[in-house]
Amino acid sequence: MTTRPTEDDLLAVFTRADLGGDEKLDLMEFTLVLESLGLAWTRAETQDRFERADTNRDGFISYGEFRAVLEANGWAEGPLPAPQS
Ligand SMILES: [Ca+2]
Repeated sequence: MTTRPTEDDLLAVFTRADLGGDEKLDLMEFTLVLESLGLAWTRAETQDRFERADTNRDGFISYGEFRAVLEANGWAEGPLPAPQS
C-alpha cells in the first residue's frame, strides 16, 4: 500500500530541503528532496527533471514548480478526476 504525501507533508519536505531559506530549491536541494521522498533517480535524470520543472527558467524550483513536478509524476494529490457517469 502506498500513501501519497499530503499538502502539509510536501510543504514540510520543501521547507526542510530549502537550506538557503529563500523559498526556492537549487539543484542540490532538489536532489535532497527527491532522496527524502525515497526516489532514486540518477544524476542525469534529476538534472533533466530539474530543468523541465524550472518552468520560468530562473535556475531554481519554486514551491509551485515543485508541486507541478510531483503532480505530474503522481506523487501528490492533484485535482480529482471528473466523475464518470
Ligand atoms: Ca523556477
